[in-house]
Amino acid sequence: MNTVFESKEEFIELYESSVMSLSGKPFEDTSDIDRFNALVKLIASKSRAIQTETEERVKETGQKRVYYFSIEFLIGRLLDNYLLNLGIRDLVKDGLAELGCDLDALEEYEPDPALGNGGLGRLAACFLDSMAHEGIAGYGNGMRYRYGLFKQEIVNGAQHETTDEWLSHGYPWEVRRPDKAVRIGFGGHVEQYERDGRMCFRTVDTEDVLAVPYDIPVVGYGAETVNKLRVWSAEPVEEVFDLEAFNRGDYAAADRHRAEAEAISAILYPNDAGEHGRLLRLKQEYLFVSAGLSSVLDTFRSEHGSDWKLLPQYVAIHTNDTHPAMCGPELMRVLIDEEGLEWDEAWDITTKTISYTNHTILPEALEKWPIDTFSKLLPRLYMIIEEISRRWRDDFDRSAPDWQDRLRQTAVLWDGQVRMACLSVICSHSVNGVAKIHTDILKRDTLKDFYVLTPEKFNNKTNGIAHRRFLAEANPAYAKLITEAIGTGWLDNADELAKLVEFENDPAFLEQVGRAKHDNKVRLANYVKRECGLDIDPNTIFDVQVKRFHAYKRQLLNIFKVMDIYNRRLTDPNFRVAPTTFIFSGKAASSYAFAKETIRLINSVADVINNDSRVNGVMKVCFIPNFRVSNAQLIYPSAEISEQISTAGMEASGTSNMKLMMNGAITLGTMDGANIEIVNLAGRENEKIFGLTAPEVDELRASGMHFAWDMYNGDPDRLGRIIDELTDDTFAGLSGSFESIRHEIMLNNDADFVMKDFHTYVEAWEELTASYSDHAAWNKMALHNTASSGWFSSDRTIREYRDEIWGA
Ligand code: F55
Repeated sequence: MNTVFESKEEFIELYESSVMSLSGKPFEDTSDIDRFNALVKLIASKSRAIQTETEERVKETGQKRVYYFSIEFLIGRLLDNYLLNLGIRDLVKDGLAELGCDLDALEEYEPDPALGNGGLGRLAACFLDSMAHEGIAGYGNGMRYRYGLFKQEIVNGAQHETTDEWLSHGYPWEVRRPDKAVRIGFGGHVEQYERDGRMCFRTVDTEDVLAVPYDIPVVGYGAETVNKLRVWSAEPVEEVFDLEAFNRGDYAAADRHRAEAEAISAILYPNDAGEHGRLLRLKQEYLFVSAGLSSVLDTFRSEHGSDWKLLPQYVAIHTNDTHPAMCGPELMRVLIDEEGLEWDEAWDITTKTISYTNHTILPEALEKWPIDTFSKLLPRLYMIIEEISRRWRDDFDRSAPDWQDRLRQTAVLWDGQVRMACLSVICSHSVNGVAKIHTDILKRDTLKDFYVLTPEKFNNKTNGIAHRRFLAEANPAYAKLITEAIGTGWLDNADELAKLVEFENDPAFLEQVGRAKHDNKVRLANYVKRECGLDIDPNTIFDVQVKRFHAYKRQLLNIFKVMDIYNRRLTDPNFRVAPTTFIFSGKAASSYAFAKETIRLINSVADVINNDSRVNGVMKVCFIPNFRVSNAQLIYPSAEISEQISTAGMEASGTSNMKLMMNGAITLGTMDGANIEIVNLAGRENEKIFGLTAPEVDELRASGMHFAWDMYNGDPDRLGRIIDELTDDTFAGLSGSFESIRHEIMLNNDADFVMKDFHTYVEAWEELTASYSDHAAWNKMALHNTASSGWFSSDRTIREYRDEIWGA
């Protein structure tokens, strides 16, 4: 462990001078925000000192560098995490206290950068943490959006989106590196020219923008390794301010050039299921790929010269989903056009360097770009893609009887479109899914033709989570208890959580587990009161579903359950219900009407139930607005039931399932995504599994024997009643009824099997909550879940990537 400060006194001295030099004021006159900024600046500069050491070590030892290309990094707040990782949290807290500052209060000033939509972006951030902990020279390469994912406000039950101005007070962790800026060319046309007696291609008449990097330190636990995340911002190449327009009073025209360039990095696209056909999105993808690669190759060149065949030995480039799929053709372009390599040699280097993770099987989420758009924006890259495609076709094995079908399924160019998933697979030496069932589905279904051709490329890497952030930092009450029981080793090695098994029959310990959970519920209840004005009772069960809103994630099934319990309780006051608070949180893509209506339904049901004194002793519904990393860290620790209820076969992995399990929640879920690994690790008796399995879903779909109207007619008292309540007055008081949801489910014949799984789901919930009254047994299950969750640390996931994909 590196020593960051010799003593508390040294910290105080350095900190005071940091505050004063940054603010230009005497310490007593500074505001909390001055104090926060100065604290971050101090920690960042200490981190950079370790970063320099890391960098020297990597150079000296010739360690392989891993570049994780992702268009999203949902990093969350960093200060608390870095204090923990540097081993100075207590020292800093005490030092600040001596100066009359409260660390927890200062931490509230940190922006929570929303540079991602959900699981995919958060996974990238967890991987940065784990790479640094594992001593991997691992670097993030992404986008610095001026506005992150929209802020969600709830107005009359409905989601409203406002801009996330996370940079308005500055971001003290980042360092702008104009010296490392890269010029990126769009449009233009390709011409041939002769260089050293060889015909080459170059693109002329391009419209250029400048990609300017900002570096954010990534501090690994143990303080031995500090890596960096580099995010790119788009700017005009030169200041072209139209003074004439300005003098005319046309200020917009005067600055148009700047605005056009900056638009590229202005927003994060808020759609987590594909963003098709938008030119600006394509520009984003090329910008961070091209600029990132340029910086990767600069580093390589400075260390190893231009011996490009050594590239795969010293560099791994990982592409997080298809958004960085242009890495393949762009690397080819640089190697051929700029470095003068022949195609075959460049191709060998490219495919040995690049690897790809798939995160979804949803067909609408597989990226495709119209050839027309693509070739106009990136003419040379498109030529290279055509050549990749031509060679793929020419080399295709035509001996199998179904080769034509196979070629059609694997073609990069098809139907006037560039298929990015095919491009990603073809340019990579490794293709992985994110949970066992997901990889199996990729092999059997989504990418089956590639699997038949190159089975050796395919492998599984079940996702993981940053356990230090989501357990140690988010849940200090529980973490303290765990450390008292098994020591601090689990922070370094999450497998040590298994030692908690020894305490599963210790009544006093189990009671403390329950008490920590209760404290966390009180903490969340206070947050809910502050944010929504709603009283929720920490003595009720906290049943939690937090994730992006999607039909397949079936928040609708959950709220149907709530409606059903409410209805039955009203019909029969003797119907026993374990007192429960149903907690939801998450955003819907702004253009996804069904998901937004589901949010409005939840809030409308909440409005009725929470104001009905007949049921308030036993149920409340709570929608927590604006789900993000910072409030997620309050929610996971308080959860007792983890709702993981996607239609089987649809959720690639899920990661909230792991975060909730680790914090001692019991999974109420389908056999989908990483729920399957959860069950395998903790035992089926410690979770509650219900519903159709993936093969059953397939079978039912294929049979055509699934009829929404039969289910509606067959159960008028419960399911039928719920469907009717979507369109009658029952829940319409807040902002109207829910015709479109009824329409979607009945006319689309229950496409996500919400009605089909309804009864087994409610039954499973009733059984699970009935067992809550035996607190000791419940706490034992909770502890067992935590004890079984160590495998889900992203440290483990990253070691698998390192050993089996990157060879780093
Ligand atoms: C974002 C942008 C686009 Cl264009 C497409 C997808 C996304 C996105 O956010 N996807 C996403 O989060 N996928 C999720 O990835 C997680 C990490 O692997 C999985 O756990 C989860 O199952 C999957 O849905």
